[in-house]
Amino acid sequence: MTDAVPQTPGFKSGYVTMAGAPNAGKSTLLNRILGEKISIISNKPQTTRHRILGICHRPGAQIIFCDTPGIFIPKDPLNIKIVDTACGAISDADVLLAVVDAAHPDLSSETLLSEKISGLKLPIILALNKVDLVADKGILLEIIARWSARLAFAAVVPVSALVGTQLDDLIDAIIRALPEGPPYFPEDMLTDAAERFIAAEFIREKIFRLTGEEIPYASAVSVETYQLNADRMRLSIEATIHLERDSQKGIIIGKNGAMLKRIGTEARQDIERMTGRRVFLKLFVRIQKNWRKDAKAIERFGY
Ligand SMILES: Nc1nc2c(ncn2[C@@H]2O[C@H](COP(=O)(O)OP(=O)(O)OP(=O)(O)O)[C@@H](O)[C@H]2O)c(=O)[nH]1
Ligand SMILES: [Mg+2]
Repeated sequence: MTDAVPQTPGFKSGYVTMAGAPNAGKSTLLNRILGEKISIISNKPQTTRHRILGICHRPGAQIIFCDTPGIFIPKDPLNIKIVDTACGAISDADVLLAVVDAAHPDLSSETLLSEKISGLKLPIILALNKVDLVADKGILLEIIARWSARLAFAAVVPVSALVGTQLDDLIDAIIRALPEGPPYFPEDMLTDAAERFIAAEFIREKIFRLTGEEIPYASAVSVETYQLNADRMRLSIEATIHLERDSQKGIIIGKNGAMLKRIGTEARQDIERMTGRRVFLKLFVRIQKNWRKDAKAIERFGY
C-alpha cells in the first residue's frame, strides 16, 4: 500500500544518529519525538545496549533516528561490544545529533564524545538536553562556548526531552541539515525493530528501574516464545532473565516472588500498550555464569 513512495522534489530524508554520554537522555528524546515508547529509559547509565531505529515522519521530510548506547570507556567484553555499536552508528549517519546533559555537565565525557565525533564530514547538531533542570541560563552559554571551541555545529538547540521543550526547533534544524532524497520507509512505520525484541527490552527496562546495584548490568533477557493465540486477541510470551551469579537470583525473584512479579506486571502492561493485545507473560530466571565475559553468550543474547 505505502511501499511505492512517489518521489517529491525537495523531499528530505536521512539517518540521524543520536550520540552522547550514558544517561544524557537520548532514548527519552527519541520516544518524545516519536510520541511512542520504542527505546527503553531508566535513570541508570548504560540502559540502551543496541541501535534503536525510530522513524519520524514530517511534511516534506523523513528523519530516521538511530538511538545508540551511551559512549564511555568500556572495561569488559560486553561493554566493548556495546560502545562499538554506538561508534559504528556514528560513521553511518547523514547527520549527527550530539545529545548532552546540560544539567550535569561533565568534562571527561564531553572530551570523549567530541573526540569520537571530531573529523566527521557530516553536519553535527548539538542538543543541550534537560534544560528544565537548569535555572541559571548562563550555564548553557558556558556549555555552548566550550563545545563551540571544540567543534563547528550546524545548529545548537537547548531542549528538554522530558518536558518537550523546543523539540520543533530541533526537528527544523535537523531537516535543514538533511540531504534531499526519497523516504526510505512507509509512512506508517515507526521502527524496524520487531515487537518481540521490544518486548524483551521492556522486561530489561523494568530490571533497570526496579533493581539496584549490579543486577541491571548483570542481566540479559531472551524471549523463548512469542505466540498469538488462535483468536488472535491474546499474546503468550515466555522470557528468560539471565543473570551471572546464584546470589543475584534471590534478588530478582524477591521475597515470596514479589520482585519478579512486579517486573512481569509492569513489562506486561508496556507490551499490552504496544501491541493493543492482552498479554500473558511468563518469566524464568537462569544463571549463566559470568556471561558478560563470554563472547559466545554475549552474541547469543543479541549483542
Ligand atoms: N529532568 C529531565 N530529565 C530527563 C530529560 N531527558 C531525560 N531525562 C532523564 O534522564 C535519565 C536518562 O534518560 P535516558 O533517555 O535513558 O538516557 P540515555 O541517554 O538514553 O541513556 P543510556 O541509554 O544509558 O545511554 C532518565 O531518568 C530520564 O527520565 C530531560 O529533558 N529533563
Ligand atoms: Mg538510552
